[in-house]
Amino acid sequence: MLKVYGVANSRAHRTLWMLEELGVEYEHVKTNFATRETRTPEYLAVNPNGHIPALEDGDTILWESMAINLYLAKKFAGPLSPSSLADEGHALKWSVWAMTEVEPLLVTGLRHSVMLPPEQRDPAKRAAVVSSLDVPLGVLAAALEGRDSLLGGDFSVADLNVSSVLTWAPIVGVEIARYGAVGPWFERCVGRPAFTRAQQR
Ligand SMILES: N[C@@H](CCC(=O)N[C@@H](CS)C(=O)NCC(=O)O)C(=O)O
Repeated sequence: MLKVYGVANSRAHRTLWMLEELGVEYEHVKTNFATRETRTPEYLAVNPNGHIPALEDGDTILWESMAINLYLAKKFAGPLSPSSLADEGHALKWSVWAMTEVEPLLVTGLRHSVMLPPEQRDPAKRAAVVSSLDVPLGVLAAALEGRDSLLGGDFSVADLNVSSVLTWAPIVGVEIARYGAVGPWFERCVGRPAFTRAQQR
């Protein structure tokens, strides 16, 4: 059986969300970063980076949330899977884009909103993140204009991966509704029952 490592209040939520969407059976090992369970020798043998999530599928061990989800989409071909090579490329493109163009900004924003002790938070750094996100969120808004999903069909792994990164935006103070089609698209993504089931794991 598939085994996923990581607590739901972390990037492991992305993988739990994907598995809940797929409706497949899996074992959930609630490895918690907050209690340093990610740094035990046993866990480092699974993911030498000491990060969650990680996925075990028989002899295949994967880490990196986006890669895991793209793997699962391909393994369990269905509505969430890109249906052509071009769409596979687009799903990969959007996943890498979210990780490189959006996530690092949001991590800085989170640090200066909730993660650092209050006296170390710098409101100017948080505000700079909010304004820097104008460019990538404008790109996303243009891509979603006139369509309900990133690949143009049903909700797919591309929507899941990108919206999962954006779940941090409201915490940082980014008003997603300001970005045209991004607002309703984001609400549809996080309104999916599988999103909530994953949060409750
Ligand atoms: N790029 C990785 C990042 C994983 C990551 O940093 N996860 C955090 C939790 S959200 C973690 O495990 N932190 C524990 C630590 O760094 O000790 C991914 O997307 O899977």
